[in-house]
Amino acid sequence: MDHHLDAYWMPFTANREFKQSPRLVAKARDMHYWTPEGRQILDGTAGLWCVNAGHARPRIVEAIARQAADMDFAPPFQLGHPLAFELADRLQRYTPAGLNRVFFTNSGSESVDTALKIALAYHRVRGEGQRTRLIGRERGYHGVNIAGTAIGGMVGNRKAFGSSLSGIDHLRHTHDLARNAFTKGQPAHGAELADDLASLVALHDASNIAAVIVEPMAGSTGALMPPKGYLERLRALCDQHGILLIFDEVITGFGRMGAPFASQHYGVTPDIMTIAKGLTNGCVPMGAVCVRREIHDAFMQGPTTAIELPHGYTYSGHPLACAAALATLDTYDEEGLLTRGAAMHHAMEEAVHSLRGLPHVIDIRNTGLVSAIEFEPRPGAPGRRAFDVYLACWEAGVLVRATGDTIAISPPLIVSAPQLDQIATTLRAAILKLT
Ligand code: PXG
Repeated sequence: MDHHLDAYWMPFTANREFKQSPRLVAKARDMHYWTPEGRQILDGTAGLWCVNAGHARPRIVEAIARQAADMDFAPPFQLGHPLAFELADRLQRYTPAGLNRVFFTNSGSESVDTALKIALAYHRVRGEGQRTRLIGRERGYHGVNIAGTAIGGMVGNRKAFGSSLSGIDHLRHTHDLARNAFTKGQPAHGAELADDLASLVALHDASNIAAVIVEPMAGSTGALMPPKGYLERLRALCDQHGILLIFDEVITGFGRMGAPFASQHYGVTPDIMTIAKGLTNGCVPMGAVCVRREIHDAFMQGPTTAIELPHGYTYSGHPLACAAALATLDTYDEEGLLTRGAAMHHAMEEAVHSLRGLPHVIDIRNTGLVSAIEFEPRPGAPGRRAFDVYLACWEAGVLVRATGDTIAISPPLIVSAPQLDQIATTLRAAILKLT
């Protein structure tokens, strides 16, 4: 083993296995990575669902370099800089109708914690401070901070960390292979699972519930599309009971589903939306929380000298991140990338559903430029089949993502139809090698 690798404790990685046989990338451009030895890898995952415009796009690179030279940092508390205001103003042109107040963070995890804190404080400033319960969903992923861990629903991410937070409930997840396997787009069955929220209202009383947070499409757990009618039902129940609906669009935001945001694709608008990843094309860490104006305005009362929301980060609205985000939005606009997923939907669908019938494949699902292939777990070794496919694809020059027994594909939105075919062909060969 190379001991130079010892000091770095890698995130979400089997450190010992990795360091025995490291996989490194050293260069990236458009649709590709290159290893330090110069082997080309097609990026089937947009990095980690974030490099939506493709790698090292010149306009973004130049904007970051220019900003680093002009002004590297500005304190965000009680002081501002023009780009943060410009970016917030620009973002509200893309966000779902009414979500036009923007709070900046540095990651998806921070966005989730920020959104939950805003929800709690919002009820309190309106005199409903007893609304403290927060509701997530099984198999949900909302980052790794304490609140995100508690409200998330992937057991492997939760079990090591104690009870984290109290006052949290979970809706059941919507994955139902018996009824929905091999669905193209939205599954037909499962809208009634949203009624879990009604059960929790019956249990706790709505007056105690602050917010429910879901990913419109559950990404990290393996790309679970919402059943038809499910999000609409959640919206209606939240309206009925004064509960805030938070959509975590960290993965689905910025064109992944074929519209700028999943809420536009599905026609359901939340009260609060968390974003990150594609906001800066993954170049500089940045997240944001977008809220309905009325939520923001509820805080703007009392003495004007009071700090209305005692919350924020040293790097909220960092100048380099703002410069990267503005250049990213320019790139998305110029190339029509935020709706390109809709045009590429069928090419993606055909590519992945061509794998139906291969050994061990128990489900294939897709929308826009995201898809997933699920394998029957190998007895006694859950997750290994997907990981074996991931490794075989890596050896064959294609990066995909393994999560549980699912392979997720989420390429940069500039992907071509032949590149989607290359991903499918590589996956086919890898799946045929499975034991
Ligand atoms: N919410 C959602 C919906 C996410 O997908 C986060 C919050 C947290 O974001 P940060 O920036 O704090 O990591 C995420 C992150 C995967 C994978 O392979 C997905 C994420 C992160 C790492 C891997 O599916 N999503």
